Amino acid sequence: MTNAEIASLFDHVADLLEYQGGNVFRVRAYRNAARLVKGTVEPLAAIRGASDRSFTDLDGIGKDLATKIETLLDGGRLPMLEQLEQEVPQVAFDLMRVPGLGPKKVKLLVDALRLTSLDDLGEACRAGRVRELQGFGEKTEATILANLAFAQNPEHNRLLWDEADAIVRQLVEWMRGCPAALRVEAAGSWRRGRETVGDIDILAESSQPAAVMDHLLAWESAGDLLLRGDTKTSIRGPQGVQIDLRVVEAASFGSAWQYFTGSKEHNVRLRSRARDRGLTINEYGVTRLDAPEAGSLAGRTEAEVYEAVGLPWIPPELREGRGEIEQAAAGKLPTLVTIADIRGDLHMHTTATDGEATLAEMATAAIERGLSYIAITDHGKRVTMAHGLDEKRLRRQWQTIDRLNESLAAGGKPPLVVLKGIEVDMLEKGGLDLPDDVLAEADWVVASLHYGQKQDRQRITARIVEAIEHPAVSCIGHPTGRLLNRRPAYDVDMQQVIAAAAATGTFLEINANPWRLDLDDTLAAAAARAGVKLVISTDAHSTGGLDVMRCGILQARRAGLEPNDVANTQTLAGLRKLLAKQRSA
Ligand code: DGT
Ligand code: CA
Ligand code: CA
Ligand code: ZN
Repeated sequence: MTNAEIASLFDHVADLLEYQGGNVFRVRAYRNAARLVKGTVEPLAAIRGASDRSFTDLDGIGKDLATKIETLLDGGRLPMLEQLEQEVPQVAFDLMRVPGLGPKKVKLLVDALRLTSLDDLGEACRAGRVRELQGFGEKTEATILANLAFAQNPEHNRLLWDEADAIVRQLVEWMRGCPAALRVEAAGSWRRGRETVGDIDILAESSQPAAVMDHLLAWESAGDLLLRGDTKTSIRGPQGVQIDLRVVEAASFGSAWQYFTGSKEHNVRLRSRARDRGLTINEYGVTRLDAPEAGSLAGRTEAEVYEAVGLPWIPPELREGRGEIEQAAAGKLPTLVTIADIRGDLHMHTTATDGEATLAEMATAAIERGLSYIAITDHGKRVTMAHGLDEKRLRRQWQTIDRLNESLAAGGKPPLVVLKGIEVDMLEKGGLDLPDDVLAEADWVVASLHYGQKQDRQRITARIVEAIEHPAVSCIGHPTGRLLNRRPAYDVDMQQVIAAAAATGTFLEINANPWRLDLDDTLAAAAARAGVKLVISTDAHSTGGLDVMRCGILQARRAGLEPNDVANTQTLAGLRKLLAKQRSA
């Protein structure tokens, strides 16, 4: 179990205790523990492994919590959590998933309105019964109704790609341990790198399907059996996600992998192309329409299947039926950016604001990941919640960065250059939260919009365009503000934003955080078509946060981006040239 997982379990306990009206100090103890564990850079498992250390050395962790952490690290469950989960009604769990509804409000609503489902809450809102409750008003009622619609939309109840990926890795490793399986691969939306995943599809090559399917059922995380056929099985996996397993023979592996990777739209178009050529493609292979008895012409590999219809192999990230088959036919598939092309990371936080690692720790972690430059972009002063930097503290941080760069360069060519950056906030009334003379001294300025997200389209667009046109601003951070499954993008005219960025050479970010992925694939593609350069950034708040780069890369690949479309594939000298062009625009 990772620190983040343990932290989220403790938060969950706190929610349930709070819902029950439990002892305030007990609730607070779990919240504090969650925050502490989240903020601990070192894996708790490592602390446990050291004979001379103990969890109780950590501030705020007593004997009881220490034992619970040990149980969790051993893969055990917490009896008290299981009991809480039985005591709290299902409707409360559902309601707590609605944005803006915490345990206390949920308790009030459930008790006062005798709710048994999310639908009940919607009805109560529409009947005007929520506004009559103490502490709720007409406006709150309307907000709840809107957030409820968001939470109930099936599109917002899918796993994040990164969450699905964690399950896929464990599952594939387990299945590869099956002696009867000669090959195991994952397919579906996970393989296409979609930002969210509905269910997990995996494929095994074997001539003993029953043995392979039994192996799946023996997986420690296997839940209910949903379906079992001769060559396919579906089960529930971790977090309630459905897992579909297919077992095929070697001769069909490529065609099955192609079929189950999808997307449906891509497959439909590919098959229509096959039909035009007198062929038919299905999961078992490619056959001639006029001579099916002649058997399969192709199917061992995906490349064979595409070749049978006169196409080169198409990367899974592009298989969305958005014109990739025509591109492939014309020999114009893009050479997609890969993580190996990335030389720098230009958005990250440190302990100076809301990050968990120090400047030096972030630099070391960047070197370990093979980066040649990073920008430190802590929050500007508007973000009071994160203890945002004013001019004085920012300048002091920059002095520290100067010294760090000097010491990195002491042995000759430095392994890493640290850029003096800042994440400024676009203020509600327009303008930025730090003065121009300070920003002019920065190497790198990300401008983001964290406040006033409910403003109308015209005002939000104007704030962002103003930031784009500011001579010191290098890049717009998470340009639409959406959080997957949690909240929609703010109302912004992205066409105008893209046009302004194209005119000034200002970069737009693909924020790689799995909750954000902002810009998304289609907007990033539109930006690149307009000549805007994208920057793929992790927005890391810890050293481990640097590893989400791969999520941003997938999004960029889905957008069809090539290395040249992405500014942080440039050498530092190349990046500086682009920045100079921005300033003269
Ligand atoms: P998801 O699970 O909603 O995130 O998305 P996918 O793409 O993984 O969809 P899923 O799991 O329903 O099916 C996996 C693949 O199987 C899908 O991408 C393409 C193929 N497939 C499934 N149903 C159909 C269908 O009705 N027609 C065609 N042509 N292909 C299908
Ligand atoms: Ca799927
Ligand atoms: Ca499926
Ligand atoms: Zn940030």
